[in-house]
Amino acid sequence: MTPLFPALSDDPSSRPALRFGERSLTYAELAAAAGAVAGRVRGAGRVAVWATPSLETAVGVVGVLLAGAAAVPLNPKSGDKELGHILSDSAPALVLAAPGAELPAPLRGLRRIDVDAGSGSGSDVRGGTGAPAGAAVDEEEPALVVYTSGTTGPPKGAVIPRRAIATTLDALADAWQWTEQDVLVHGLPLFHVHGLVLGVLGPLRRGGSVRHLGRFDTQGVTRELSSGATMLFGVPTMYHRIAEALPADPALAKALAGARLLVSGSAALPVHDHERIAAATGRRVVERYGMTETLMNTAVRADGEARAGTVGVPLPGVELRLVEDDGSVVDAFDGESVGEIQVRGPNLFTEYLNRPDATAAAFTADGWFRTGDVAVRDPDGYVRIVGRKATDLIKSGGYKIGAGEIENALLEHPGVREAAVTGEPDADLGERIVAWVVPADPESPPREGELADHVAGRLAPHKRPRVVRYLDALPRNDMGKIMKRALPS
Ligand code: MCA
Ligand code: AMP
Repeated sequence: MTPLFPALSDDPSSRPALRFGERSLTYAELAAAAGAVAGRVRGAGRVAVWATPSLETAVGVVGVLLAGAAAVPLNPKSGDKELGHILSDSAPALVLAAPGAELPAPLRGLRRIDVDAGSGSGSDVRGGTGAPAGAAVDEEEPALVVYTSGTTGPPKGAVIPRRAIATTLDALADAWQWTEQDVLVHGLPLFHVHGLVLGVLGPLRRGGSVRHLGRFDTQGVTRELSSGATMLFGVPTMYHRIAEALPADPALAKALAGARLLVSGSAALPVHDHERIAAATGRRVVERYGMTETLMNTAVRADGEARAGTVGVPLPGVELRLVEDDGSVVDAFDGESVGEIQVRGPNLFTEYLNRPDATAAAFTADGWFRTGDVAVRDPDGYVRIVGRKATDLIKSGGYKIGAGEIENALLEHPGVREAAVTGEPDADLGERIVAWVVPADPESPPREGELADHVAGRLAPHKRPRVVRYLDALPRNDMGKIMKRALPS
């Protein structure tokens, strides 16, 4: 098969590839650094990567892919419970980390390899042999195992084959006229598909470059888009913060106005934010729609009409249909007939690791993946997402979070007798996590901050409740099941 990163294996050049803050690597330097990682992990099977927003994470993942192994990116803010689950489920042979990075207890038993990202100063790194010999690997072999939350239970590891990465990135290149001339800027985390696959592997597959902000802020966006960056990727919360900042920040408006493409994804960008950005910059943000399990399904094309509130048309190679609850297929393109989005194509994952039951449940008998997202289609084929089948999935800051996982964590707190978790609309985060708690001792309920820390420490900070509401009892039906719809709003 063809290599995932032709620009690395042909004749790596002195063109810029990666930049994180002050540190950068050319293609030749990346080829040497990632080639060295590949040499050390070849044959390792699954390799955990301590996915800080750093050059080392990018080099580590590329090295694992060159070696034909599969990378398991870890959120460096994962709490012990979440990390313990991911490690026992994915059983990595070793962990890659930046030199000096302190790893938490669950990782200390694993063999560790420090990633040498070269000088990272942009100077020439010798010592490598130029083009790394990427292993000849079947394209159905796993490239990544990315953990994603479901409604209940711990996160599941979506096994993403090399074929899915190659096809989704090439389909996006077609939709967005994305070339080696593009310089992408973003501040997304590197342990999810958006930041890692689209945001790092995307530019590298094209032979272009990425500048990572380390941490998202509007000043970084202004700086990079004013100095050569051409594209911006972000979640709606980031665009909301841009929209908020624009009235007082003409430099930001000018920088955005000069960009070739502004792309939002991972959750719906509210029309109000679309409109505010368009009014201040004259530029329209385009949306694309994807999932960890499917990579990208649809996009507003660079040569199409950028219309607020839609996620565009199916990408090349992606089959998309809408299906009603009774299984009948919705044929209408009328902007109002609603159905669940089901997709099929080479962009799909292969399975949930160690979960044949969940894998089987995710597909129809004829091989369509059930996304759980509910949509309509306009007469010109544009898809508009109007909801989600599962109420127990919350999208907050672009992160998918299962209510059940947080409820289980809350119930492990000695001060909590009963718990229910819901999502509430939030202008900044899209949805905020609300915990409804019946305290074990009504006289001294656990404090809100204590419960937030408890969840952040066990699972991850983005899964912490932003609001805690105390009740004497949770509303339950005759069967004893919690009726979330009956919770006071
Ligand atoms: C706060 N912090 C805490 C606590 N409270 N840490 C420990 N314990 C606590 N109790 C820390 C947080 O970790 C964070 O640190 C900082 O304080 C601020 O927290 P928070 O307010 O939660 O963060 P934020 O500034 O509101 O974050 C907004 C954000 C973030 C930057 C937009 O939500 C984000 O990066 N979202 C991206 C999600 C994403 O990439 N999703 C893609 C998956 P620090 O700031 O240092 O972390 S979806 C996907 O991949 C599919 C395929 C798709 O379609 O894209
Ligand atoms: P995740 O499981 O974190 O990969 O998130 C996938 C989910 O994010 C999808 O099932 C959608 O619900 C949501 N999503 C991604 N992109 C968009 C978008 N542009 N508009 C609305 N929802 C989106």
